Amino acid sequence: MSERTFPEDFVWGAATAAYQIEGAVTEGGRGPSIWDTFSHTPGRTHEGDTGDVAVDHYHRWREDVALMAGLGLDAYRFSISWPRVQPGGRGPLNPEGVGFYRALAGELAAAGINPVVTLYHWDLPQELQDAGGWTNRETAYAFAGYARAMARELGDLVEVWTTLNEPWCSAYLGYASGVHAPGVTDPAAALAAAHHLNLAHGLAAAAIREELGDDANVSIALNLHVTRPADPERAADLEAAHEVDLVGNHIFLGPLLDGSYPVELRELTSSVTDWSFVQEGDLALIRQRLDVLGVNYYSTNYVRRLGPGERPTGTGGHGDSAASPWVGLDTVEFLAPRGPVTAMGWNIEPEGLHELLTALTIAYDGLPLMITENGAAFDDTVGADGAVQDPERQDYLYRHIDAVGRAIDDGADVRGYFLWSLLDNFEWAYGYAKRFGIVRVDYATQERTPKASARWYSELVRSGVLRPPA
Ligand code: GBH
Repeated sequence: MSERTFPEDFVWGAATAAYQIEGAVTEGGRGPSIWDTFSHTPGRTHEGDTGDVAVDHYHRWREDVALMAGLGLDAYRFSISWPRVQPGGRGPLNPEGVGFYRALAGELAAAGINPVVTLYHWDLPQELQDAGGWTNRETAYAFAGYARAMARELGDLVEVWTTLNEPWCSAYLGYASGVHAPGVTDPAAALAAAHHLNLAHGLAAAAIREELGDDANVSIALNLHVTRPADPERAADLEAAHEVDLVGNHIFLGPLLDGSYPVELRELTSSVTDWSFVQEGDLALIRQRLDVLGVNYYSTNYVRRLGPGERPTGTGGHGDSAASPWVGLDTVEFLAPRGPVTAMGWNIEPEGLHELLTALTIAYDGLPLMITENGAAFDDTVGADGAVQDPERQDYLYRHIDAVGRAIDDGADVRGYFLWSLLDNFEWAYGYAKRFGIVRVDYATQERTPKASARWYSELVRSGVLRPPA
């Protein structure tokens, strides 16, 4: 690997999400979300950490925009906190909340940074959860109402509308393994949630285009799973990997891009649900034109088929929860990673990203793609002078961005790359223990310090030339 030049118009950015950075959860008329409730429930997050303060972005946003301008970013992907702009999830908007995002988007534009908005990065208004959350079909309609309102309020400032971030996590981690809010462990509920999230996306896409015109750019960010058989010679393992592809990927790709749920997926989960939550006409509503597909990529999975009576040997991939997020896959074992891993314990495999991008390009005939998240948590070294060295993160980024470049060489239409994350932040159930930022945050003082990786990334962003870290 050596130098590689990216296309002139390739978009270089960084990403964050509202609950992970904003704090100020009771300020400015914001209503409670499921993550407030969840993080304040004892035992749900690492050391009881919450997003109450997070990195105080709600008060420090000007400083953070200046930081991004200093790095030379082309674009910034952030999420709107639904309960900040519409506290009850339906009904009246909160002008102060809307004003916050208008000011942020305006400041970004003034700094030459394109705002890329995610409408839902997991912080559902608690009132909607009290009515069933994503298991209730009505939540999809409420989401479309919220999306329409945002298109109206921010349409002049926003170029790309990403409806949902990783509906896989919302459905399976929220309702099957329960390691994310709302912390439910009910496989049937997880599948209903997945469908209602798909429906929410479709209804929102249509609402945004009704508001802003048919050419409005709509996207969704998926965490697609690259899954490999433990033994590529063993048919049963290949089959297991295929099943993960169905439950993890095609439950979203199917309705979004092919207009149907795969028959095999329905069969695989038939003992869990009869899929009666899919109503006539839903599939047509879900399949709206996708202008660009957002790809969030971190790692790969290795799986094997368990024999009769065999029990899984490890929790590989299932986190700390006893319940599996993998609905319908009781005979699939997720293996512990073998090679190098990040601080999350996720294996490092840049080739998976190249594979994923080229496979999507073939399957969906040149569909425009955007890396909406890629990055890694590592334990950084803070020197006596305060300088932060993170060579492992630099190496991770270098090798993954190179994989993106190779995918482009092989014909993938990849439009941009958003690094996760701009800042160290609240890493959901892991609280503040895991740091993904290229900018370090001292949580005691909220002081921001760009890490070595930030300087390296900035050089790439400015030159468009990928060079190995020094
Ligand atoms: C993203 O999710 C989020 O969008 C972002 O908010 C977050 O901070 C960032 O990545 C870093 O975590 O153990 O079987 O449940 C990450 C998606 C999905 C990646 C679950 C790891 C583990 C599979 N994650 N996956 S399992």
